[in-house]
Amino acid sequence: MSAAPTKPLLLRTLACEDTAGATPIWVMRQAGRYLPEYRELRQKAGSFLALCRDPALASEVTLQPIRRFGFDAAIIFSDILLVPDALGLELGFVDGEGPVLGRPLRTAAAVAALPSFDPARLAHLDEAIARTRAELPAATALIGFTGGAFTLACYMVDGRGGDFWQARRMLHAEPDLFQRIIDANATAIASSLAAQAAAGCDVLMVFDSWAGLAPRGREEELLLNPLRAVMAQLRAAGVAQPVIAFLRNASHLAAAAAATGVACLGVDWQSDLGALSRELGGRVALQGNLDPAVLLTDPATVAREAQRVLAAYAAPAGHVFNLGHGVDKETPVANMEALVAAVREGSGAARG
Ligand code: 1CP
Repeated sequence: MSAAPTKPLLLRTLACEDTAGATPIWVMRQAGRYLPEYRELRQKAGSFLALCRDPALASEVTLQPIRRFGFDAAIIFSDILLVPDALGLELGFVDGEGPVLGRPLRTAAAVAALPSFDPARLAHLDEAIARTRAELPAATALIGFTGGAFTLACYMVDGRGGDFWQARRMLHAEPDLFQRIIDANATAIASSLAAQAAAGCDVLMVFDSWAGLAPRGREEELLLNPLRAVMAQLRAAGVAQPVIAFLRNASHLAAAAAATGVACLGVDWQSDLGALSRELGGRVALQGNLDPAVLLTDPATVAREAQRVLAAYAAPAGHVFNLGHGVDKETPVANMEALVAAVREGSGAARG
């Protein structure tokens, strides 16, 4: 009798299965500017957006950190702002500043004119996913992603990152208008995630990175209902992949978010992983939460702090090691190597 094919460690962990102490590791923004091979390819491509839109290059950039560090998951190289771009908001990238939407949503007329999301506009992403899945080892999971409805709305109204004053003004002054954007986003998110699943992603992640900016008392309408809507639309469409939700700086919502049907919650580095794992462990997996600044120190400090995170997690299963936010571009490669080694040693020999 042949052995059953081994389910990737990340998938077993997301299902809160017993992994005999083995903890999977991947890192948010693991493909990016701290890697010399990324900088080289980005220069060749000419721009960040050219990299995203070329399936062969996007796939290559996705695979770079897997070859170098052997992470348990790859995350497809793309950006949360490609969905607003596909909705006609005209994404550009200003060197030294970052992504900018050329046609931000400021008026009722602009919101009314928003088209429905057509996943065919991101066909290059599907192709990058298919190519990447074909290249990846079977044990390495592939993650597809979008932004969360609120985070996307923040960028769509302001047009760029920062304090999102225009979006925050609109949600108080014109709550119905802001809500229309949120609702449209939830549908677009579900549609994009379903397309990414169909193209070959094993896991789906929603980055609601600016969840912490939602005013207290408005979390249901701005954060939780849209997440529930995304989950309902995915499941209605027959998409069975586990979903990781990252509501950054909103750990007061963790119990409610855990009840939406997601498999896992991302935990930012300001939150208490130990307390959350005692409260929610077994019900959902938790992903996190090393402070990315630790990766700017030295290998010994990295190893010590990685152990601290591993030790903080208090449930018997369901810990996905990650940072509490994305890796910084000044991170030395040697520190990332030290992190992976520390997590592999610290989480026991029993892997695979
Ligand atoms: O080369 C460069 O200068 C581009 C930098 C860069 C990269 C590497 C951007 C611009 N996006 C990305 C890729 C990216 N973005 C990934 C790839 C996969 C991986 O993790 O390796 C992912 C998952 C994202 C997601 C993303 N984009 C988020 C959510 C996660 C987070 O960090 O909070 C957000 C908020 C964005 C918007 C965005 N895209 C890029 C930048 C610099 C920003 C932030 C803009 C701002 O707020 O000012």
